[in-house]
Amino acid sequence: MSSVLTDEKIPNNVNLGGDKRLQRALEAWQPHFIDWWKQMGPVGWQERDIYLRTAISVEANGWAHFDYVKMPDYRWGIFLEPKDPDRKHGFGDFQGQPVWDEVPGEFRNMLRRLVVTQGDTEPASVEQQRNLGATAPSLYDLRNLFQVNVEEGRHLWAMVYLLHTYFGRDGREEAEELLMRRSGDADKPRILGAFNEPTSHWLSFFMFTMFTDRDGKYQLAALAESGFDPLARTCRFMLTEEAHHMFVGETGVQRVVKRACELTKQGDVRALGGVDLPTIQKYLHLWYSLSLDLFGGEVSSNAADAFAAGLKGRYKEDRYEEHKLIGSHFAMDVLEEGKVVHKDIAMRNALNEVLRSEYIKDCQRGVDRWNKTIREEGVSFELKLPSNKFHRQIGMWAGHCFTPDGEMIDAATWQARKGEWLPNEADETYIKSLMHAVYEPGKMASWIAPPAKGINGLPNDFEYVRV
Ligand code: BYC
Repeated sequence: MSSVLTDEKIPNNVNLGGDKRLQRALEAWQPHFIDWWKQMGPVGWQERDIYLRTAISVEANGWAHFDYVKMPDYRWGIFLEPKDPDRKHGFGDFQGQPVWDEVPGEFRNMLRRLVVTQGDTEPASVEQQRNLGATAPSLYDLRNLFQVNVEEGRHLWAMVYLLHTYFGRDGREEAEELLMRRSGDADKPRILGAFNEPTSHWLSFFMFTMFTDRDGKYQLAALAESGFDPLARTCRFMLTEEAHHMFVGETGVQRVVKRACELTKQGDVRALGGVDLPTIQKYLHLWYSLSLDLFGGEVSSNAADAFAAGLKGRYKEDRYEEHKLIGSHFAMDVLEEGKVVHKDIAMRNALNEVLRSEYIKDCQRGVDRWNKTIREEGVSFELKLPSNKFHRQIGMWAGHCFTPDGEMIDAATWQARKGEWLPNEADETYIKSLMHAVYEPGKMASWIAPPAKGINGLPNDFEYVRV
C-alpha cells in the first residue's frame, strides 16, 4: 500500500492504477488544476528552476526528495498514511467500532462540507500569495514561498482525491468548484474569512504562515482523528508538510524581530529601513485575530454534530481519558445580555473553543520564543497575543468591540483607537515601501536578519532559485 508509483501521471500510494475510472477522473481534473496554477499561482517564476522538496512516499525517513524543479512540473501526488486494519473510532457516538472506509449516507453532507472547506483553503492561500515573488527579501525566502505554495497545491490534491473517490458526481463538481472560487473575489470568494484577506507583503506572509497555517495544523489534527479513515490517513501525512510552513512563519517573524532589535539599538528603526516592534505587534494582532475566527463559533452545534458522528475529534484525542463527552462541560467566557460571564458549556458544543484553546497555547509558545530573541538583543519590549475577543468577525464576540486586553469598549472608542492596535493605512504604505526584491544569493533585505541555517543542510548563499 505504501509503495509509490512515480512513473504514473499522478504519483500516488493508493494504487490509483487499480481503479481505472478514478484514475481517468483525476487525470481529467489534472489539466484543470495546472491551468488554475498557471493562471492563479505564483506570478512569474514559472519557468525558473526552484530548489524544492517533493513528497515521494510516506516513510518517516525519506519521504521527501530535494532538487531543482520548474513549478508547473512539480509532481503533485496523492499520499495517504498506511492503513491500520484494526483502527477503531476513537471518540463520539461510534467509539470503539471499526472505522469507516466508505462514507455513511447519513453523514455524507457533513463530511463533504468538512472536506470542501479544508480543500478550499489550500488554493486560496496560493492565490493570496501569488504576487510576493516580485518583492522577496532573499532567494532563501523566495524558495520557501514557492515550497509552501506547491505543498498547498498538493494538499488540494489530497482533498480532491477524497471528493473524487468517495463522493461521486457531487464530489467531482465540488472539485471543479475548488478551482473556480477566488480569494477576495466579491462574487465567488473563498469560503473562510481569513482566506479572502490580502497578503500583500512579506510581513503579512510571515504572520499568515505563523498564525493561519497553525490553524491548519489544528484543523488537520482534529480531522486526523476522524473515523472516516481515508480522511484521517490523508490529514496525517499533510501534517508532515505543514510543519515546514509554520517554521517559515515563526522564523520569518523572528528574523524581522531580530533586525528590528538591532536597528532599535542604532536609532529610529523606520529611518534605518526596518520594521519597528510596535508595527510588528499590530500585524500580530491582525493575523492572530483573523486566524482565531477560523475555528468557528465558540458554541457550535456543527462542532457537536461532527464530534458525535466521529468525523472531527479534538487535538490529539489520545491525551484525553473520556471520548464520548456526554454530560461533561467546558468553562469559558460567553456573552449574556451584553456582558461577559464565565460559564460551563456542554462540552460537545464547546469543541471549537476547546480546539481554539489548544491553538492559543501553541501560538503563545511561538510568541515566547520571539520575546526571547528580544531579550537576548537587550531590548526592552514584549510582544503579546491579544485577548481572544479582540477584533473578531466570527462567533460570539463578533459585532462587539474589545481592546487587546479584552476590555469591552463602545463602537466610538473602537473607531477612535483601532489604528493604535491594527495596521493603519500609513503602516501598510510604510511596510510596502520596504518591499524590494533581493535576488543575490546570500543577501538579505534591510528589514530582515539572515536565517540561522539554510535549507536541507545547504548554506545561506546557495542559489535556491536560479534567477
Ligand atoms: N469564515 O458552527 P459554526 C488550512 C460559518 S486552515 C466564514 O460557528 P463550525 C490552511 C460556518 O461555515 C484549516 N464562515 O462553525 C492554512 C457555518 O456556516 P453555515 C482549514 C465561517 O461549522 C493556511 C456558520 O459560520 N480547515 O488548512 O463548527 C494555508 C456557523 O459555523 C467561519 C478547516 O477549516 C469563518 N472563519 O466551524 C493553507 C477544517 N467560521 O453552515 C491551508 C474544516 C465559521 O451556517 N472546517 N463559518 O452555512 C471546519 O471544521 C469548520 O467548517 C470550521 C467552522 C471550523 C471552519
